[in-house]
Amino acid sequence: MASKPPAGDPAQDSPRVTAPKHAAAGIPAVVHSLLISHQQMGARRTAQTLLKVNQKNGFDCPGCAWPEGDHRHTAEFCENGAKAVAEEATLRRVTPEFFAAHSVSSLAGRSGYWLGQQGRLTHPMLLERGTGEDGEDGEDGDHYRPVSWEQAFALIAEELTALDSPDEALFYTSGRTSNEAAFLLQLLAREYGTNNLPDCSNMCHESSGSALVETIGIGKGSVSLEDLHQADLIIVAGQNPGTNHPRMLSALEKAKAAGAKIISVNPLPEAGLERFKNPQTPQGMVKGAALTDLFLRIRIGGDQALFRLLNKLILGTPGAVDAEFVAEHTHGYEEFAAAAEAADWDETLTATGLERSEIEEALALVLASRRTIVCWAMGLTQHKHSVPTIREVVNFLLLRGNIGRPGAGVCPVRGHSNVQGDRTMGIFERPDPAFLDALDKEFGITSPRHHGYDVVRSIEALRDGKAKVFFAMGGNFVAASPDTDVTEAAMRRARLTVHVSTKLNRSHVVTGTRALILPTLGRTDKDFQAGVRQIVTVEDSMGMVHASRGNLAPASPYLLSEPAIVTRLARATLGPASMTPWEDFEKDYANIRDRIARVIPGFEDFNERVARPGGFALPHAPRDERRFPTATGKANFTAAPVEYPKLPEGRLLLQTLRSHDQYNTTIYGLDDRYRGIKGGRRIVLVNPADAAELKLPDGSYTDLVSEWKDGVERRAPGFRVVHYPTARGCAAAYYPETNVLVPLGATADTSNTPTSKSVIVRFERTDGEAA
Ligand SMILES: Nc1nc2c(c(=O)[nH]1)N[C@H]1C(S)=C(S)[C@@H](COP(=O)(O)OP(=O)(O)OC[C@H]3O[C@@H](n4cnc5c(=O)[nH]c(N)nc54)[C@H](O)[C@@H]3O)O[C@H]1N2
Ligand SMILES: Nc1nc2c(c(=O)[nH]1)N[C@H]1C(S)=C(S)[C@@H](COP(=O)(O)OP(=O)(O)OC[C@H]3O[C@@H](n4cnc5c(=O)[nH]c(N)nc54)[C@H](O)[C@@H]3O)O[C@H]1N2
Ligand SMILES: [Mo]
Repeated sequence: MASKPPAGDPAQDSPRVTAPKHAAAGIPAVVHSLLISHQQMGARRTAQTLLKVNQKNGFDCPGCAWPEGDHRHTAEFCENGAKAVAEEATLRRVTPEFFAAHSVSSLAGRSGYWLGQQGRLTHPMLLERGTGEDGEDGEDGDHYRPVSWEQAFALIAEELTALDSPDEALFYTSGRTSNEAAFLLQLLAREYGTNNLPDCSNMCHESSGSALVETIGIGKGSVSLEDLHQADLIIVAGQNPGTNHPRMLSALEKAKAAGAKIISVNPLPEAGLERFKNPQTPQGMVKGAALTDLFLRIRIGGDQALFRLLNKLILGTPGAVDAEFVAEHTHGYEEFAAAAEAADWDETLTATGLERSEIEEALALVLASRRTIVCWAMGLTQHKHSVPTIREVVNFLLLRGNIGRPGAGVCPVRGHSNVQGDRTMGIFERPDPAFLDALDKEFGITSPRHHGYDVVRSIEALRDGKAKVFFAMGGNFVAASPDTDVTEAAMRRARLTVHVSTKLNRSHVVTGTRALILPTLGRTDKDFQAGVRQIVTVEDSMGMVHASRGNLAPASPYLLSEPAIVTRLARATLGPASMTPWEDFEKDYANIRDRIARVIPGFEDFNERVARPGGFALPHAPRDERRFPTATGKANFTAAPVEYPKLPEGRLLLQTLRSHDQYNTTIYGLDDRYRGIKGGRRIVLVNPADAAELKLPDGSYTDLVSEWKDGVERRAPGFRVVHYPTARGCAAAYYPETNVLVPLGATADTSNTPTSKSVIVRFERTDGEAA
C-alpha cells in the first residue's frame, strides 16, 4: 500500500509511467499547446496572442530568455512560450468573491498547481492575520479582503518608515520584471537606504556571474545567435533545452546543418537533445534532426573533473593550445597548467562515471573544432563547487582561444525572460560602486555602499528577526526558495509581506502578520499611462535589448503596471523630500529610459535605439574587442582544486529539476511528456542498478530523506520510484516539491546559490518493505 502524499491534487497520487521519448517538439507539442491555450483563453484570444509572441511589434515571450533572431516566423512557435502565454492570458479570474469564499488556511492546503489554475488576480487585497488568540480576530484574520491602492501604498509606507533601519526591508525581484520596473525598484530601495535586493538570479545563474566576472570581466555570455550557427562544436552541459529553451533547438539544428558537432553532458538522456522535430518545417515535423553526436552521461557534479582532464589532454597535444592568444590575452596560465597536469584519469572516471573511451571521443571532437561554444544552465550552477566548475569551462575555452571570435565563446543560457536585464538595471545586493556613483550623481541621492542580503541571507534575516518587511516584484519566493519549512516559518515572522503578482501562488498564503497582494499587468497586457500606450524593454540571454508591447485588454480595470506600482509606492514612502520625478516616470516610461541611458553604459540613446525593429546589442568587451575588464586586465586562468560529491553508502545524489509541464513554481499540468511520466509529479527517477541495490522496485513508494551536516531531518514523503537511465549514483525529482530537502545552509561557494542539484538523500520505503 502506498502512503499518501500531503494534501494536494488527488491526481498527484497516481503518476503513470510510459517509455521515455527520444525526440522533442513535433506535432504533439503543437497539439498540446493549442489544447492548453484553448482551455485557458478560448479560440479568439489564442489566435490573438500566439500570433504576437516575439514578433517585432508584439510582446516579448515570457517563456525564457533565449534570443529571437532576425528571421521570425509568423508564429515563432514554441510549446514553452505558448504555455506561458496561455497561463497569463487566461480568462479565469481570482476576484474578491474568491477570497471571501476561500480562507487563507484552506488555500494553504492547496497545491501550487491548484492555486495557479484559479486565474488572474483582479483586485489589491489585504490580509491582517491578527493575533490568533482572539476568536473574532482569528476569523477575520483568515481572509484577504479588498483594499484600495491608496490604502495599500499608505500601509507599506507606514511599515517601511517604522523600521529601525532600512536594512530591515527586503525587495525581491523575479526575472520577468521589465528593465523599466527593475530600474525604478532598485532606485527606490537605494533612495530609501538599502541594498537588500535579492532576486531569483541568486538561486539561478549567480554561479555563472561569479565565475565569469572574475575570469573574463563581465558576468554575461559572450556569444550571439549567429555565433551558434557558425560553431564547429557546441557542448551543452547541464541543460535541458527541449523543455526549458525549445527555441534553442532551432539554433542547434541550424548549426548541425552547417556541419557542427554537438556533445551533450548530462546525467539524464534528454529527449530534446537527442532529436528535434522542428514544427516550423514540414520535414522536421515528421522525421526531425538528430542533434547529439556524443552523449556523456555524467554523474551529478562531475563536470569540473571532466573539463579539468580535457584541459590536461589539450595541454598534452602538440599545437592544440592557442599560444598566441594565451600569451597576449590571458593571465595565470602557468599555475593553471600545473594544476591541470595533476589531473588524474582514475579520479576523473570516478567523479564522472564515464568510460575512458568516451572522454577520448570527446577530446577528438574538441581538437577537431576551431570554434567551440559551451552552453550551460542549472546543471552546472546549483552545486557546492559550481563557481570553480564554470571557471574550469572558461579555462577550457581560453586554452584554444575560444573567446572573442566568431563561432566561439561562453553561453550561460538564462531562465527568466528578463533576468539578465534586471541585473543590468542594478538589481543586485552587491552593486558595483561605479554603478552607485552614477546613480547618485544622476538623482542626487546617497546610496548605501554596504552590501545587502541575497536570497539565502534574506531568509536567514527573516528567520532571525533582522528583516521585517518583505516586498516582492513578482515571483513565488516561498515556493522557489530552499528549505521550505524554514523559509515558510521565516516568512511568517515578517511584519508585512507584499507581492506584486499576476497569479495566485503559495507566497500569498504563507505570509507575515499583514500581507498585501498587488495585482499587476503581465507582458501580454496593454499598458496605457496618461492615455498613451507604453512599451517596456527587456534584455535576452545574449545581451540584445528590445521592446515589448502587450496587446490584450487587462484582466481587470483595477490592475496597475509594475512601474506605476513602484512610483506610487516611492511617493508614499519617500514623500515630498524625494527629488526624483516619480510622477513623470509613471506617466511615460520613455522618461525612465532617458535616465537609464544616463546611468548605465551601453544604453546611450536608449529610446531611439529601442524603437528600431529588433532593438540593439549591449557592448561586451571580450566578445567585441577581446578586451577583458578584469582586475589583471586579462582573461584569467584559474586553478581551483577539483571537487566532486562523495556519497555515503546507500545514498544517492538527488537533483531537483523541471518537468515538461511547469514554469518554475507554476505548474501547467501533471505530465512530463518526454520522460514518459503522466498524471503526477511525486516521482523519483533512479538508475535500475542502483534501485536493485537499494531494493527500490519500479512502482514502489518511498520517502526522500535529505542528509546534511546539521543533523536536521528533512523529508519529502510519498514518491513513486521510476526506473530511468540516469547516471549511477544519481536520482532526480521535481522542484518545488523537493525544495523541502534543500538545506538553507547548503550553498555554492562564492555565489551562495542553493545546491538544488546536489542533495544527498536516503530512501525510506513507505509501502511496507524496508529500503
Ligand atoms: N518550460 C520551462 N521553461 C523554463 C523554465 C521552466 O521551469 N519551464 N524555467 C526557466 C528558468 S528560470 C531557468 S533557470 C531555465 C532552467 O533550464 P535548465 O537548467 O535546463 O532546467 P532544469 O530542469 O533545472 O535542468 C537541469 C538540467 O541539468 C542536468 N543536470 C543536473 N545536474 C547536472 C550535473 O551535475 N551536470 C550536468 N552536466 N548536468 C546536470 C539535468 O539532468 C537537466 O537536464 O529554464 C527556463 N525556462
Ligand atoms: N529546488 C530547486 N529550487 C529552485 C530551482 C531548482 O532548479 N530547484 N530553480 C531556481 C531558479 S533557476 C529560479 S529562476 C527560481 C524562480 O523563482 P521565482 O522567479 O520567484 O518563481 P516563479 O515560479 O518563476 O514565479 C512565478 C510567479 O510569478 C508571478 N508572475 C508571473 N508573471 C508576472 C509578471 O509579469 N509580473 C509580476 N509581478 N509577477 C508575475 C506569478 O504570480 C507567478 O505565480 O527558483 C529557483 N528554485
Ligand atoms: Mo532560473
